[in-house]
Amino acid sequence: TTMTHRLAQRLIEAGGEVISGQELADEFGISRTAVWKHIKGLEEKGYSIESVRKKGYRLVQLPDSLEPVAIQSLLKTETLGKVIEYQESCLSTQIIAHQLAQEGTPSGTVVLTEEQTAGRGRLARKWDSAHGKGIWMSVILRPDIVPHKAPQFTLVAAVAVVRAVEEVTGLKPAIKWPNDILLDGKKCTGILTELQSDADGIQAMIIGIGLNVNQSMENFDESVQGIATSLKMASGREVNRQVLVRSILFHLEQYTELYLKEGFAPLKIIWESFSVTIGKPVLARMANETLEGIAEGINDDGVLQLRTADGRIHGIYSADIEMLNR
Ligand code: BTX
Repeated sequence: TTMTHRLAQRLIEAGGEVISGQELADEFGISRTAVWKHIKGLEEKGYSIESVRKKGYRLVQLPDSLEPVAIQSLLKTETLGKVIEYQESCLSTQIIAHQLAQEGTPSGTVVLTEEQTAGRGRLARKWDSAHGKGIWMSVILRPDIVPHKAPQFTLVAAVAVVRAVEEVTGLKPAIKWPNDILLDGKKCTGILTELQSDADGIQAMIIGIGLNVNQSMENFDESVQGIATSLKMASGREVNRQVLVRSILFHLEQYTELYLKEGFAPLKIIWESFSVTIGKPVLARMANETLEGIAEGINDDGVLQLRTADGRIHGIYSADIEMLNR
């Protein structure tokens, strides 16, 4: 199958040009019959390949899947996505990522799947992950930062996703602190950052990104139909998930580098420019109390600053935020 992969990669990189069977045979050191067999194999996987008589093969369309070869061929990153673990279906990409991280997988490893049967959100909530309709992805990073800075990466990832969605679809998503990305006031993305750390600090950070791409209303679980949306529902068009994954990985790498070089300050400015929370009255529901106030901004650690009616500023580390429409 690695030969099939290399062949697929070659056809993708040819950008729709015809390549002769002989050329492929010479390049890979196999017979023309073997080339033909691999082409058949790709067709079975959903690749649409045109055989041009006496000339060769031309890739017409990639399968609508997040297979590594489809992602990696045109990926413009240094480290993110150089290793991709792909499964057609899984419980949760977070579970796979935790295991890979423990086994020592390099920073930048990405886990992708078509479907999660036990996708998770924060606080043991569920994340609805319909087959082939979204991007269900976990990115493993091993940054040299102190553990209490890790929540900032949720914000860094949110900025990367917003940039990618804008670039690929032209839509203008907004961020609701800390981890929701909204379109038309409904949630299209959730981000979950988890850590593996020990006395020496962070061993691995696992950033889970769930992005609703091509769902229609009926593809969502009934329980979230009132609060969820997808890029397709917001734009009226199908969106290519492969292009989107590459764009997210590219921007995530760029912003991570910026963060490691200059700290959170420049990212805070970008984050605030995408935020719908800042300056607005909100209700912050925490584990043991609920506060109402104005979301003044985030501080340099990414902690939400909430001003209550008595004028006091509260630093909110973790909460569910409800926007109060007044
Ligand atoms: P969260 O706790 O902020 O949001 C979870 C809540 O969002 C749910 O309780 C539900 O109300 C709502 N919800 C569930 N599914 C969807 C959906 N598809 N679209 C919109 N709203 C929904 C957010 O947690 C973090 C989610 C991370 C998901 C990724 S997917 C890849 C990785 N693997 C994994 O298991 N989780 C992460």
